[in-house]
Amino acid sequence: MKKVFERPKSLKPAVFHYCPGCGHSIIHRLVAEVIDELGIQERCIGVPPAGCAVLAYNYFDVDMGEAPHGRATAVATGIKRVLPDRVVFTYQGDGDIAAIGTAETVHAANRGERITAIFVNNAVYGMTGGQMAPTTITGQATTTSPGGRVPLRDGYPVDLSQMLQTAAGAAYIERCAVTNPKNINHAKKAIRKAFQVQLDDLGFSMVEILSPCPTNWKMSSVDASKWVDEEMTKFFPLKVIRDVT
Ligand SMILES: Cc1ncc(C[n+]2csc(CCOP(=O)(O)OP(=O)(O)O)c2C)c(N)n1
Ligand code: SF4
Repeated sequence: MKKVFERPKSLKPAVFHYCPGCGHSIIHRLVAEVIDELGIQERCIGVPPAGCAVLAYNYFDVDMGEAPHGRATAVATGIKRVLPDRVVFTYQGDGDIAAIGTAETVHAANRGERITAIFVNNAVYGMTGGQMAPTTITGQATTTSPGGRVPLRDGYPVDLSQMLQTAAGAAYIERCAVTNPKNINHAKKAIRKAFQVQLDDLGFSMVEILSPCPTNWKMSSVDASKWVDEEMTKFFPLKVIRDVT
């Protein structure tokens, strides 16, 4: 019988600890498939975040570092500069990359570091119990904004990818989602391109991926994906944000 699917080589045979319906599991698989397809498993180094993906080294079968919360692009910068022949990626949640790590991210992009950031936007701080994140959308209820995000009190949702649109060193930034097979296939293409940009030495690359967090949103998996498509994309439209390749 023809094999139509198999576990990527770059994923260890471990069972994900992520909640059912969480986007992290899908995104891990996509990143691993891209690493396999580009044939870079032996020279790939990943930098996981603080957040639900903190244990990503239990899953990716590539060399992995670890970074304090928010510092992944800074750690990745150091690794890439010391080992320029490696393919270095960060894997970060929105709290990690767009709150605690804002400065690191902005400057890594601006410097044009030859690294790839995978930015998982689930609009909350997932691991610590669903607090408001910079990406929490207007009106969204979280554990620290039970009445919904109010911009005059809480500030507006931060669109990090759009902010980085002007970063001279950024070669490629795209926002995708993992809510249905079409979007998932597209997200994989974007991840592949982001890695290719690094292989071609063109500059900083980042893929933002809108990702359901059914647990903290207190929704079923199906409703969580629907909420991404219907509500989150109003604030974070799916599109190529910068491409100077
Ligand atoms: C400097 C610092 N502050 C706070 C924390 C606690 N902390 C760990 S994970 C986390 C939230 C992570 O949320 P996010 O980056 O959005 O990732 P997710 O869990 O949603 O994937 C926080 C606040 C920490 N580890 N380090
Ligand atoms: S809390 Fe949210 S982000 Fe974390 S594993 Fe569960 S669904 Fe995923």
